[in-house]
Amino acid sequence: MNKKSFITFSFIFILTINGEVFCTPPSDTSINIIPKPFFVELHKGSFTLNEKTVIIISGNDSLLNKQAEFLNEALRNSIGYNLEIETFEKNSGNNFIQFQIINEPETGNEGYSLEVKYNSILIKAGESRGIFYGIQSLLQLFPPEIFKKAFVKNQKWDIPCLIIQDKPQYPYRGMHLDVSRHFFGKDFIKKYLDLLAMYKLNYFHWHLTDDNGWRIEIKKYPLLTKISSWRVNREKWDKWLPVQRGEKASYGGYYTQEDIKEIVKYASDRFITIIPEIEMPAHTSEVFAAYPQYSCRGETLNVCPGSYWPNKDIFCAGNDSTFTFIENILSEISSLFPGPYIHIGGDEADKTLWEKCPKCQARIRNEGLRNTDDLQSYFIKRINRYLISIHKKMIGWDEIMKGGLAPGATVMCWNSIDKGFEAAKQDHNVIMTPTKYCYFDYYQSNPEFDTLGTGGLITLKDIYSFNPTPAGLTEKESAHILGAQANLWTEHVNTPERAEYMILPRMLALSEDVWSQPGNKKWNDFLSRVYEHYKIFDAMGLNYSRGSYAVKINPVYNSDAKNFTVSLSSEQLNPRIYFTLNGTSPDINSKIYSSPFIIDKMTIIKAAILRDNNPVQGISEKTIYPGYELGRKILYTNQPIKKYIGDNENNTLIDGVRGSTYYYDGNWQGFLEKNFDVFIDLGEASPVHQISVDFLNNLSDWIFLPESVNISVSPDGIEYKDFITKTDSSELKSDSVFVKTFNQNVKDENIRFIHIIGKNIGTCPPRHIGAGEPAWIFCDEVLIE
Ligand code: TNX
Repeated sequence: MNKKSFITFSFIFILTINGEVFCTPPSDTSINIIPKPFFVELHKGSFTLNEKTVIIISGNDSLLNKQAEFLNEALRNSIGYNLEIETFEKNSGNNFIQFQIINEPETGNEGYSLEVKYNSILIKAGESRGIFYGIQSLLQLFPPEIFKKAFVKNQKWDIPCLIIQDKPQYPYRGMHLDVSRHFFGKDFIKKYLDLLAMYKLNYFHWHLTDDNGWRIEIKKYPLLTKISSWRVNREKWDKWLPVQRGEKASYGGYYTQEDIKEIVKYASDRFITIIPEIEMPAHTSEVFAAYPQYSCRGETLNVCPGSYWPNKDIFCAGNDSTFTFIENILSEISSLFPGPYIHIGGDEADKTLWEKCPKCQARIRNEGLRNTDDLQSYFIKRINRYLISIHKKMIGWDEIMKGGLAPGATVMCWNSIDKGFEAAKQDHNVIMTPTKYCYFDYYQSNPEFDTLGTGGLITLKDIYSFNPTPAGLTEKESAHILGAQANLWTEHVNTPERAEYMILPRMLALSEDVWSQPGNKKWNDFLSRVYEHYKIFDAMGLNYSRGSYAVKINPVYNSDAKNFTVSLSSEQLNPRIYFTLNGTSPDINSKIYSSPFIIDKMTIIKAAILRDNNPVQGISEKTIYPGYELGRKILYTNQPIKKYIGDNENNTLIDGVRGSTYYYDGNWQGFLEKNFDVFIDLGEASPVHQISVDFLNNLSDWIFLPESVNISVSPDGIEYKDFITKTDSSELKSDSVFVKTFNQNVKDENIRFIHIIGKNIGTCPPRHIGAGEPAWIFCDEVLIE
């Protein structure tokens, strides 16, 4: 590091130590690096890569030589030539890229500096992983075509002169991939690792086992791959049908130990540590397809073709041989994965069988435990002792906190950020991966226009707003927050293309959450850089989502004027939103939204952002009904569940806005196990011709139509006239997602009170994945005409 940049580097780091980064914002508008570097200063002029450019490594350093080879490998296909590698002593060229290891404590073990001048590029770091990150930044400075796998003709490879000084915010920056629900081959895993490296992520959490398939060869237990890796092939993720007689287990796959070694090396060449996850004590039914003796019931099971709802079968905690079995597996795992951590799952353990199992009950008595929560803690602590004895550190999902944490265990928080807060307070290390921000199996856009996701919605902007360190921790406790990761569960992700789509571009937002300084994160600036990365994805032939182009239609009811003010929004920068009010699809001849407008009669609003006259992310649609007896009083016999009271709370059912097929859209109210049961008071007796009520059907999210709908009307609240509609039994079983309108002609001149009951089926029916568990009923919009 020359003196000038050394001074700048130290200066900036001192500023951050004192709090906010308040260096003047660099003029870096043409620098599109993601994650945003710590400091960027753009200079005049540019460097041009050409056939004479040489890579210079300082001294005969084999680690740096490896980095030089890596850069060559990354450039070779698109530029069409190989750069000579020379040592510092020999250097003769005057157009060069130089790597240099320096002794500079401020850069940390992952930081680097990158200086581009008109005839030279210098990357300096304390360790070769810093050089590697410098190379990742360097690649992103070239035109996006540099990422093409084939020769790019007539392309000038210019990059701007600049200085970058960079280092990460968190030491743990991870991505997870579930290869149990669907299997992903070796080549895709390498591609996934390449993407992690490109965005400076350094941990790959590999979810190798679950109810739907065991994916790693264990020499001592060959049946795990012979039997437990294979399940019945269902085209769709079929959640509620068990295996039928005669169905063959034809879907699956696993990694041999040779594959694992190859991938571990591939990852380590990219400075990525792999964390293997072996689930226990639950999410293990696939094991019992091969080794039933280690479960409480001892029954031979089929590997589940679907469902993520925890299977009740669980490792028997009363049996010592269960622990020997697991320890033998972990012993092989530990010799395959050189990283410090092994993840033991620990999530969603249904302990019903432990309650009944004589051996588990005996263990509870003999060990002086109070209950099955204590038994889970005993189980995890016993495995923890084993892991410590083989010099590995344990990670578990936040359920491992139940009954007391095992010493030294790192907690991976998925249920909530609060769990991480609690664990950090207890002096345990924490990796944040809350469902609210980090579940990349969730939708990234309005589900009506998105490919199938798991229930919730996490947009690009949502993930960008994530701060892994919760407020209220002391400095010492905050140091326990190692970082964050996003998870890709694959119940609904059955191909590599879909996996790419689910993580891109959301992973880019995650990378800034964990790498960049909070003060350097600006949404508009990020989005403008993401646009450039779409070009990189195109060059690489990657599949990605444009979910953040979805349009939101936001109606607000004005009760005095009995009309709506409607605004249209999107996560895009200055979006050009086309819309119609007559039910037709918007095109380039439609109106362009500029400011909120008034709607005073029943209207179907349709809106979209267009490219080449086609909607980029579907056409959003909302039907609103001003003046349909809105704003009346509703009395609930059973309250909706708090999470699903809708945006307009007690007015949601009569706010004049109909729910879509998406239960999270702010229009629906959800009731669990109990009936939908409300009274509406119109204030005075009035003529009513028709009443309609909408209910949602979405079996895979445990939302069922009412068995019957009873609409009763009364002039005085004493005498009621009943209208009962029974739901068609075929509709009750339908697994498609739809809204059913129950329409009732009333034709009465004198009605004040309306009583509506939608009868909840109570519990999920047999053969449904949640059989016996409480069922949901979702209602929105009661239209009274
Ligand atoms: C919960 S997160 C699970 C997974 C599912 C996921 C679906 C966790 C520890 N368990 O088994 O795949 O939800 O979003």
